[in-house]
Amino acid sequence: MNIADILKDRKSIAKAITEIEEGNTELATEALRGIRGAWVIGVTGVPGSGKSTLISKIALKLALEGKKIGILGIDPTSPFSGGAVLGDRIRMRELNKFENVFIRSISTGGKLGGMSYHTPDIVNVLDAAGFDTIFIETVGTGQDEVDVMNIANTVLVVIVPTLGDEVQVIKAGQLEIGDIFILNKSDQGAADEKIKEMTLIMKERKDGWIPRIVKSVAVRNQGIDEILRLIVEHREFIERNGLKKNKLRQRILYTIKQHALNRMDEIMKNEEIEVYIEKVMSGKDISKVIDEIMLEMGVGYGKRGKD
Ligand SMILES: Nc1nc2c(ncn2[C@@H]2O[C@H](COP(=O)(O)OP(=O)(O)OP(=O)(O)O)[C@@H](O)[C@H]2O)c(=O)[nH]1
Ligand SMILES: [Mg+2]
Repeated sequence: MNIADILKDRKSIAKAITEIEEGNTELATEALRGIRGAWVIGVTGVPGSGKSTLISKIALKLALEGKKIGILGIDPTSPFSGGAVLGDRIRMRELNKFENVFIRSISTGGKLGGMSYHTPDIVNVLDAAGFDTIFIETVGTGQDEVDVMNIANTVLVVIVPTLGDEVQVIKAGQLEIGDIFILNKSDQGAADEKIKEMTLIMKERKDGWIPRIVKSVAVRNQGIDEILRLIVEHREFIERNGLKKNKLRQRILYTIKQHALNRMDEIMKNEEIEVYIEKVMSGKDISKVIDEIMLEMGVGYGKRGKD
């Protein structure tokens, strides 16, 4: 299978993704080389805040305009997601009838610290296949919501008015990563008060963007146009300031980094790893031992290549 084949239809895209998940690095590399610069939107927020509902409403509008839309759900295989993922599928079903929408949930396989190693590869496949906008939904717990920043051009943080004060509503980490804060379920609780509180704690992003706050009632389709408008505004800000290239480079670097981590993980599963444990325990610096592992990794490849 080559990159031209994966561009054809949803079925071959799905097949390509499965191949990549099974370790086809050649295809992952081709996808990386083929990226065109799709707009990637990371969506994070506490479980049940309405991320999937919001994405499906936004995506529906874009799909009706004829845009090619990818939706990736990171499934942490956590106790939260058992029923929720099924719920997502039902809600997303109406989107599935559009040939220009591709939906996939990515299992992290319970990997500690968030998203699958292959998440950036999968984004790259969709990008290479000419998708305009790609949504990545991550549950706002732990590392994956921070990691999503490395792939996304725009980060949406979904919050709800029913959770405690603003300190609990927006976690410190989210304040750093959010470009647009969406107060969803504003039909429940004192939404306007929450917006005021939140406005006070907004901090300018490092790139000069001032995060926006918007309220929505996703189930009633309220606030969706405003969210879309803000996404466009953020996109224009990024493009106007020449920051899009940086974002793309960041995604490329993150893709490569995930491959390196994946290789490391495979090596650390090796039984011979006992040798390295002994080395560290008997006084060798961890960093030196890692250098040795890397070196042997290279030698190992060489040997395999000659076989
Ligand atoms: N009242 C109200 N309910 C909403 C709103 N948006 C979503 N919901 C409901 O909240 C529940 C959770 O919505 P989801 O879209 O699955 O939330 P999520 O953030 O994707 O959930 P996880 O993927 O489990 O983290 C569903 O029953 C939705 O119908 C809203 O604006 N108001
Ligand atoms: Mg969801």
